[in-house]
Amino acid sequence: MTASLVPPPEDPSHADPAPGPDFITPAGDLFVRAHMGIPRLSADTWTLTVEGLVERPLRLDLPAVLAHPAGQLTAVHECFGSPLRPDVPTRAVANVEWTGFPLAALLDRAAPLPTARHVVLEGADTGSFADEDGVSYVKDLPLTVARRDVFLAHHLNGEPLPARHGHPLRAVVPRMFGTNSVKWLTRIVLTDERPEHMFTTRFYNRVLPGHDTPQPVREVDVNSRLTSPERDAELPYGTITVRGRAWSTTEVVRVDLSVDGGPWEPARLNTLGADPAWQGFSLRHWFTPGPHTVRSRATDAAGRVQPPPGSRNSVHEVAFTVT
Ligand SMILES: Nc1nc2c(c(=O)[nH]1)N[C@H]1C(S)=C(S)[C@@H](COP(=O)(O)O)O[C@H]1N2
Ligand SMILES: [Mo]
Repeated sequence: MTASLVPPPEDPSHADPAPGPDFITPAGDLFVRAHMGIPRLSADTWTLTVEGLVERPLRLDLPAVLAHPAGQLTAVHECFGSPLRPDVPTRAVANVEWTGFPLAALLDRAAPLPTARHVVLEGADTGSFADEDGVSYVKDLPLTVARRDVFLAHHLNGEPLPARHGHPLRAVVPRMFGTNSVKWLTRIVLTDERPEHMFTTRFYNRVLPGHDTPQPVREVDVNSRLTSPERDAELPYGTITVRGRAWSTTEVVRVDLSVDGGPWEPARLNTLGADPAWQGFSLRHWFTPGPHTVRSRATDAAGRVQPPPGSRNSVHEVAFTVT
């Protein structure tokens, strides 16, 4: 198989192509993860409490929550995958515009006591998971991290949160895996120790490079996904623009593509804006008739590089045919 490279029209290191129409994922295309099913909460009776190690416990109804000055946050939203199979790549990823306000606003009102070290977020969904009944959805973060990062969202892409995405209020933790973004949020508890729970200390833990013991699944990995051509597509012979998205906890500074196992070639890459969104990349390439594969490999500003096949964030590969 021979394929020759057509040089991109601009120097890839300076390219900043427009985000494009699919920069924001439409709500209808968004993945849905609900470990115990989707609860239907009534906006009239729903309340959120902030309790535990605080000076002033709070109970807010929906009008009180919506009265908080709201802002927008566009963020990558990535599912870690099954907590029972932590090494399998899923690349279930989206880019969503959330509307809401920082959790810090509520923490300031509740005034955590000096002994408070952790913030526990609890959803209203309960049911069976992994052969246990009466399970609820609970996640925790260090207080300093929660105060800095957690966003409370009541709108998704400008519309009130649909039931399946956490109506009426959910947490969003940018730069962390979706598992931390607790939906159907009803209880926020400040504690001095991490909570022992199915979804905190049992599942969603993994051994990271540089650690001997499992760590909670929090920060996303450097990753990329090819979006075009699609897998198994049949395309007419000629120059094809290969496109995709890359993301990490920090800016992705390069994406390299390899065609048919050939040398890595730098793609044009969008710079990261103010929001923790994904970044688009593209490369125009001349393809001869026949079967082809393209691989993408992202590198971030911290020097992390997508590993070879075998890890959950390994280089992404798409196979397609040119006719
Ligand atoms: N209450 C609750 N929150 C939850 C979950 C859940 O099962 N229950 N699933 C988590 C997981 S694993 C992910 S990936 C995201 C998915 O959010 P989405 O369904 O809105 O895309 O929600 C997280 N928040
Ligand atoms: Mo997930």
